[in-house]
Amino acid sequence: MKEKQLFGQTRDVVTARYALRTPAGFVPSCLPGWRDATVIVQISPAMGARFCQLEIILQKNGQGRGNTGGNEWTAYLAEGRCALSLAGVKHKLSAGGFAYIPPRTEFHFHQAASARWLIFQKEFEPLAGCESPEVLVGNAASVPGQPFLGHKDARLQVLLPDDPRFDMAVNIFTYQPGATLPFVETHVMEHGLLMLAGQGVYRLDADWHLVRAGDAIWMGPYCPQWFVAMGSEPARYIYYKNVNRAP
Ligand code: UGY
Ligand code: MN
Repeated sequence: MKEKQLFGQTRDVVTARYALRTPAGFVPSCLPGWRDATVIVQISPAMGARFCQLEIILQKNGQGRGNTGGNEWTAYLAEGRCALSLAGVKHKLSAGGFAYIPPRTEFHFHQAASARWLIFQKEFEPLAGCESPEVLVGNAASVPGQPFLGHKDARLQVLLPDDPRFDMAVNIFTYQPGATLPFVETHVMEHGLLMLAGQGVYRLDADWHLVRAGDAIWMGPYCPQWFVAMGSEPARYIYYKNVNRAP
């Protein structure tokens, strides 16, 4: 999705504390294990983040194969259909489908039909006395949205179990036009975010940015953040957060 703009202009901003990346500025990478795939490394440690956020568009017959090693992944299928074999067990996913893939798991993304994946990857931090999480597959359509801090126009879907085994959270936020994050948040946790629908204004640190579907945002620790949805349709984003571990 290329947006029309004047030569030499961009909405992209990369600072030491946050980044806004727009589709107009995306440049594909070649990743080992993936073929017939367009891979955009939207967020990575090269930027200062402690996780990666990848957007991967698999063409027909495109595939990705490997082992997660010391990392855990959450993969969300934003569009299309795709098969995902995890530790030899095949799952068929449609849009809204997601999978938590633990460390040291063999994965194979295959049989894609216009599959647009968003993948969050993080080094798993085990917790003494706690078992490691197992593979989990679901669809956002069957995860109920709850009013966020009592605000019915800002609803949150929590995709992964909220328990101490998990050190990664992945949530979907849906805002009616005019709805906002209730206050300017400042917290130790990081975020990686992809705008899935609609548009609005994101406050990042002391700056204000117009954002819309397709944009990716990194918020580093303690980056003040706030959002207001604008326009005639709801705005929706999916985001990553590190959780449940000592700082
Ligand atoms: O979970 C969160 O910290 C969330 N409320 N932050 C955000 O949407 N920027
Ligand atoms: Mn937050």
